[in-house]
Amino acid sequence: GGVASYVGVDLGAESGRVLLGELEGDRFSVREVHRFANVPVRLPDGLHWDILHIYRQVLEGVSKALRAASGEVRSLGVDSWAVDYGLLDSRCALISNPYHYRDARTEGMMERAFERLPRSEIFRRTGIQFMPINTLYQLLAEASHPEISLAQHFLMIPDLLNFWLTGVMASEYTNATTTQLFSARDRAWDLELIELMGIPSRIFGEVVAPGTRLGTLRDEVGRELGAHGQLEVVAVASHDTASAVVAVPAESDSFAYISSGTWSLVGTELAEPLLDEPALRYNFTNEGGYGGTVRFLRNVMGLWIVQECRRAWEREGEVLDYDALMAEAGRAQGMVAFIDPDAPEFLRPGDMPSRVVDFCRRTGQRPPSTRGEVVRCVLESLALKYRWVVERLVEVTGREVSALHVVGGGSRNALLCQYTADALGMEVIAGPVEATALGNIAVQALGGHDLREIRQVIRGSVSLRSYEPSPERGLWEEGYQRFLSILQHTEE
Ligand code: LRH
Repeated sequence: GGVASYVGVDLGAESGRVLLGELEGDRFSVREVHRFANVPVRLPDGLHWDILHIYRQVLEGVSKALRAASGEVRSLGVDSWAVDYGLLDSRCALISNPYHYRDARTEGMMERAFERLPRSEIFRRTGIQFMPINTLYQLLAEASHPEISLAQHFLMIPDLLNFWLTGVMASEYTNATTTQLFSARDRAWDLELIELMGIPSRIFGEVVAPGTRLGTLRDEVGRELGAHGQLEVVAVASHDTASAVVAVPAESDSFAYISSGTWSLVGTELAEPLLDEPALRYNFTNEGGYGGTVRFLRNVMGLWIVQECRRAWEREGEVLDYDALMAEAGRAQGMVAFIDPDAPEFLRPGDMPSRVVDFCRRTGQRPPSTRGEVVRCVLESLALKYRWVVERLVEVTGREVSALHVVGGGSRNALLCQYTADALGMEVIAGPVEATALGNIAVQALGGHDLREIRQVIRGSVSLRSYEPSPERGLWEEGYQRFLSILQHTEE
């Protein structure tokens, strides 16, 4: 009939999902057909992704999607979290297991990079915010490892999976920009910067725009999946956040978004990068977006802190239901203490509840004492940090924010959405939860259309929820003033 089906593979740092997307007329529907936990593995040499497990789960999910589709499946696209990669040798074999971006080998690497090229110059060239997780600092740490001399090809996670699926190697643009090795002006690898860092430039290959058709499945993959006919693989906006931003159901141009999941990506869309001092000062990033747009945003640590708290409590033997934990937070006393979620101690895995308590002590606050209070403190602090970022966003771009959209898994968190509306004193438009998968599938189905048209189709396909700020402005205003004084310990 009139149904066109597409498969979206969406890999997050906590879980991977395979979704079946169907476009009927101008309405999208997506449903999850497969989900698996993405659990990193700690080896003597560091924290790694279990990439073969991920690949096998992708195959299983795609095979399920092919069986679940009501029409012929037109194509398949893969997106994932940014900055991580695999290195291939001259036989195109993966040299070692990809590292997790939270691995500690990047410690001290930003400082080492700045000795080779000043911080301001790195920003002027790449437009990318400074985070130790960036590919630049990962590769700098590995520049002395033996495997780098064997490396012939650098592929980011979705590019690597696309290669295994199709046999075609390409670097998709949106994800390539997140490496901090990519020129914001030339829209190409910054080979000069790469060489200056002692990273071999030979490993960086062809860059393709999101929407590029890469090729069909390798024969043996097609047979294994029971794919009838030739299934095409499309390089979608393969950075998950880029796909999520495609699916922001915005009507105007002057919107801000929070792509909310493990990270909270708080930003807006621009036509050109902002590479000047103010953007550098507040550590904003100019990541490449679909259709030549710029994702001007800042990473906020996000629900990672809560996820990691939950894991710590579970190690103590508790079995915790996420919703029940949120309910405890909702009942706990509010506005007791705040953290800066972006303080460096919250980046790496570990005993997060103790780190929250230590941060509060160190900054002269009464620390939270129950689980509910800890989660409450983290959620309120996230909401206040969003306000801080949005205020700086307005200052740096010189544009007012007319609508605030929260998309992604975190848009399901009613408490966080309400605190966000309260902290900013603005309506929050929440949804879609599956923004990343929708953006992935939309680029496959509607590639060639401009973003405004794509967003119109998305808007017509999803239902959204609105959160209005509570009338108690004074409480949140006073909280924000206290939060700002806490930030003095961390942000400038
Ligand atoms: C979100 C995300 C984010 C990156 C981080 C590594 O999943 O892709 O945009 O900064 O993971």
